[in-house]
Amino acid sequence: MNLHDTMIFLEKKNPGEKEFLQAVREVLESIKEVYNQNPQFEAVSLLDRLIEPERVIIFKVPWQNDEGRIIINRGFHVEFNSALGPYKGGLRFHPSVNLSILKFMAFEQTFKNSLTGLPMGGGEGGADFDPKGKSNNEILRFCQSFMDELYRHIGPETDIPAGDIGVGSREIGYLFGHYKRLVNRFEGVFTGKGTTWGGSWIRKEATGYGLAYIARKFLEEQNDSMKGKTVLISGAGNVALHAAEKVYQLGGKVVTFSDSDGYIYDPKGIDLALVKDIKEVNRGRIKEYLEKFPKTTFSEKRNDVWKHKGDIALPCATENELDLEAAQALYKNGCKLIAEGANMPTTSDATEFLLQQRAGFIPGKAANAGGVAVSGLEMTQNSMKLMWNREEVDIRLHRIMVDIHDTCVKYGKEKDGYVNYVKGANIAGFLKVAQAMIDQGIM
Ligand code: NDP
Ligand code: 2IT
Repeated sequence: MNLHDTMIFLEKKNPGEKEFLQAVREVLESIKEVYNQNPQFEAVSLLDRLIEPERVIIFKVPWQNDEGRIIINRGFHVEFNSALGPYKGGLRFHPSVNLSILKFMAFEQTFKNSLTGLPMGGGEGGADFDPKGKSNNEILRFCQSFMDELYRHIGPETDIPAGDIGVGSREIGYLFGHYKRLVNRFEGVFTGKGTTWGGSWIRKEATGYGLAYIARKFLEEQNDSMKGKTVLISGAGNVALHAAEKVYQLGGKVVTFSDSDGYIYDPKGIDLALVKDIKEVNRGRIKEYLEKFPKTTFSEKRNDVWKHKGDIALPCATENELDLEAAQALYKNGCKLIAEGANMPTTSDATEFLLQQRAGFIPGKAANAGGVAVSGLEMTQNSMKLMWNREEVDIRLHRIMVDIHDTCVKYGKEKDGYVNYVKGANIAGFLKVAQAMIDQGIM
């Protein structure tokens, strides 16, 4: 592999897709040694095959708002790689959604899903729709129109979406309900479903819990624990809130949360029940926390969240939210571990800096794999037409996160003993996908 030439080729073919190019470059950097040492990969043009999505669908989503005006959004669905199983990944509804973002997500998902050890390929979809400020009826009409096209492309053995930014249990319910009307079948086409209609226990909590489990395992390797640790968290959505819940259960303390308006900071620890009430129950803004605790610090500079002192940093909002300056501040303040709850929240130069400093850093495709892992368990339960209890799912989730940790160590441990989790996750994820692609002929 000639990384430079490959990236030039890729940029020409996918002009302006900066997030996609960023994600591909990071994976290729990690695997280039293994790739070049094994000529059987190049002999079958594996690299060219790996970086091209199997299918991309772009579609119009017309819907009517409460005033009766017709609004047009753009829907996307990226089916990246099906070597290990049916396409599996989230759906994102956010005004920033574009093809580059969904291709980066679907590409990453391919390796993440490989790491879980479950039979899932990589996919991702969504729309440039902004759920913020929309009424329930508007969300419903949008979801139904989105599904009017998407249902043709998905199915329990083909492509199984789940939630991501802007898509939670309400949206999954509306999407699933409309799918069922269109195809006249009650089947496991989504994960993250309600637990009374085919969903798995712990799916809602899984990404955040899994993140805390892998962080705890990292600490245990150093004869340390979560007890008494100060944790910086960004975001205040599904991943952030459940990561915080598990951090508190394990004896840590969360001192920050953020949303796109800014962040809150309280060195004594943030009242999680109140944040959940504001964000989960009332779909409000993080600064409303000050109405009850007026002495809490609020700042509109949401990326300054990383300038505070913390033992652990869990970026759980969105891509490229933790830049070089933030990474330098965390490192200077003695942060022991940065584990990515979001997908690609750390910029390339910040990642490079952290790896150079030999800092504790676990990339998203390992650290946030708990969500899709429990999605995989939901698919298993749907296939068997039975339901495991909470404890059973939690035990399996925990085991998967520990296995992912150990896999990263196996493939990422360097000569001086430093574990490069980025390299470990990328190599381990890649090897399985690559072998499956070779086994299946030309794909
Ligand atoms: P939610 O929609 O529940 O929460 C997202 C949070 O991040 C909100 O606080 C939101 O603030 C903030 N945020 C999102 N986008 C932006 C943006 N462009 N600029 C500023 N703030 C932003 O999403 P999730 O918690 O599900 O997802 C968070 C991250 O975790 C994403 O990167 C997602 O891909 C990743 N992830 C999610 C999984 C899951 O199971 N849900 C699994 C694995 C990874 P605001 O409300 O102001 O928009
Ligand atoms: O990024 C992710 O792993 C997700 N949004 C969850 C995907 C899933 O299928 O559960």
